[in-house]
Amino acid sequence: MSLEEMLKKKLGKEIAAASDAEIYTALLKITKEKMEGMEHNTGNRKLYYISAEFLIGKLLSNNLINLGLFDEVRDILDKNGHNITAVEEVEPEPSLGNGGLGRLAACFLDSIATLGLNGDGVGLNYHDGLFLQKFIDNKQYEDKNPWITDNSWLTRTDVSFEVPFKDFTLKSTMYDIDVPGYHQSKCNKLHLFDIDSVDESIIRDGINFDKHDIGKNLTLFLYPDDSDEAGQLLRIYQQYFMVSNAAQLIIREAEGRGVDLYRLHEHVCVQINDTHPTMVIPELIRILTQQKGFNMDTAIDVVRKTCAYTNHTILAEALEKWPISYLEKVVPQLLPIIYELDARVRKEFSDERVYIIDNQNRVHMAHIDIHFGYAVNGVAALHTEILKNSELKPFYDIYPEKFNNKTNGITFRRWLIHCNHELSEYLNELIGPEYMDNAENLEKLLAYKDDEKVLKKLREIKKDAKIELKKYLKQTQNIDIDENSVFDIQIKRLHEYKRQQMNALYAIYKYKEIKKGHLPKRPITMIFGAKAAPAYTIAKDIIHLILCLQQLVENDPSVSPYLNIVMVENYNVTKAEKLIPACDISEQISLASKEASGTGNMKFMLNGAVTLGTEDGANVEIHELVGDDNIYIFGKKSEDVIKLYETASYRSADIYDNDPEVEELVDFIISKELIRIGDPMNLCRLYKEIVGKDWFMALLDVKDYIKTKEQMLNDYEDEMSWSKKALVNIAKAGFFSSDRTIAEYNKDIWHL
Ligand code: DL6
Repeated sequence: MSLEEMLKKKLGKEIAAASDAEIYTALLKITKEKMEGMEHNTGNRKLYYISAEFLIGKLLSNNLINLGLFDEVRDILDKNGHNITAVEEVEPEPSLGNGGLGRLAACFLDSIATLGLNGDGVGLNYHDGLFLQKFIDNKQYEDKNPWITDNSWLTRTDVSFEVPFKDFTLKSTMYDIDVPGYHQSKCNKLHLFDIDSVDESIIRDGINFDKHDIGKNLTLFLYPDDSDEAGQLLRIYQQYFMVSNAAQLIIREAEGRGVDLYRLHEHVCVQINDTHPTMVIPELIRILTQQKGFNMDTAIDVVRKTCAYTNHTILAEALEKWPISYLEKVVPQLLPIIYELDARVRKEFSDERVYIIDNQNRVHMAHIDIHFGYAVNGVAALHTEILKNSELKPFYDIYPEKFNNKTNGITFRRWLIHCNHELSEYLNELIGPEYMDNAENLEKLLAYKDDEKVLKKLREIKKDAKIELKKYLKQTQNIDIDENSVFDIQIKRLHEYKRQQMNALYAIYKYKEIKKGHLPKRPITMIFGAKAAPAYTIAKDIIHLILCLQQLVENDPSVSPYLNIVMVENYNVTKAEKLIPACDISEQISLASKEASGTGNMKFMLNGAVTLGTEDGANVEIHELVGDDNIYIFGKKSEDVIKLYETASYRSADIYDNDPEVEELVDFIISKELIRIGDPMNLCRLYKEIVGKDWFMALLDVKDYIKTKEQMLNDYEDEMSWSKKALVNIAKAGFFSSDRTIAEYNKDIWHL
């Protein structure tokens, strides 16, 4: 039966007579059936990629692309008076991640399947995911974000495990999402565990709920507020539920394959994505010793050869340390194992910095991973060097052979073919489709770097994407933007180290310049998109500042023709897919040494934006690839920043007091213009934070940042030379394909 006939049959009516919602559901069912009929990848060793987040985004188009059906479906819909983009709009975005870490996990699943490797994801099925962000009175409010509908990509399986907690046991249900590779005949799975008793009706006033009622709240939210003890306990419940299910699944599948558990490591590999799944190590040891007759030495040895750990941050507060007393309340069965692991470490090493349990009775999760796993990797070259030479140096001194770098990557299926169809079609025309299978082929584009026709076409494609974004923002937020302006975009989690506050200081600078009559050559559209963690006060104050600036500029007719500030509400994968193709200037301005890698930087580059960035994370590698002429680098280097922290010698107040230009910008936060619009409490708190602390050193780099951005805006006016920069960025992006990253993981760590 042809695809068109199948669609008609599923709909029970003519395609032309069906609604977009009906077509979406019918396509979902057809695609799911196709994937259910595909075999799973096989291999001697199977990977379990355990992660608290899988930010998978909408799946319809991506699955159709990977199954090779996208063009056919688009044409059938066109022929019948429908548009695939409108059909895509119907799909709710699964809210299963927060930022780069979760999106990376999703890109990895795509690449693992595309390389035909035997590997599944394991995580949790959060019903309301990360919160839905709303702006009210220029402030962020959090609401629940339900995404599971009757017809979704989830398939309930009959796999179920008993998960023992101190005071009760919970029975799990495993849901699966199929993961097809690009043009592959086999599939992998994302397993999401859940409990049947979750009760969404306990959520009140936004995202509040009774944190103690674990039987009802366990899988409601990703990263529930942990500013109190109940919140932290809930996170431990979630983590243990995730890893206990993972461990039981691993053992059951291994036994099902006839694996001798004493050789588990030869057949199974567990990748621990950040520290959230760390308890899988003591849990596997517990199962092997208590249920499978292993002695402790052998169990530790087998588990050590099975588990590998990826570190995604050097921020101390993000490296989890759970108080023993909390673990005691939730999972006392793990404590004898954790004590045993700590005792072994203490016996072997005298340096207390590598102990598992510190002198405040806290368990350092990353330390378990490093001692009792066989590989530790950072996510960009600079990040891995910082881990080896400072953050994790005592461990690197002990286990140099375990440390390795795996620079992050992105799947080109979603971040080029799907989100920028026009660009990918043009690339096909110019250099042939080989880059889709091997991204390094994008370099063929360099042959056109002086070809005016090609450079003009790239500019036209960018303009079309800007027009698309303009329509989308008008429709969704009733915001007007000018496609002839420069689009300067910063989209990522809101965190002080990412320095959205420094970008806001630039907005203040530009506003003041325009007021003084120094008009830019071309209007500038500054776009922000970011969610702040609900309990992160200063991050929310920064959002407030940006929204107040947006209102100030919008209502000032002497400024608004030249500057537009836009904060996109509820930034997510769907919005990123619209924003990234339209971007001219990609803001990657974290304090050097603090951004482990970044992956947005790679997505922007692939879509022909030029980076404005510090020498941080993967920006360093982008710089090396594109060369000085095709990136704008500013700010202090990571060595200098690390020294400033070591010597505790940074004082933002000194800069503020001695530099009138900086003082003028910072003072504007509490100016009468802004206080009139905003909330004095939030603005004053932010002002004090920047003058009195500025932990991530925005004032250190702000002047260099402004100067470099001004240079960029100037250079943008030379259309051909700018377009050439865009071309070089696209051509050099091949290295950042997640297919390359996954091939490296497989070669160096997984050996699947
Ligand atoms: O590795 C994926 C992603 C990196 O690209 C980002 O640079 C990094 O911030 C992020 N890490 C996290 C973990 N916690 N924190 N902070 O989200 O991982």
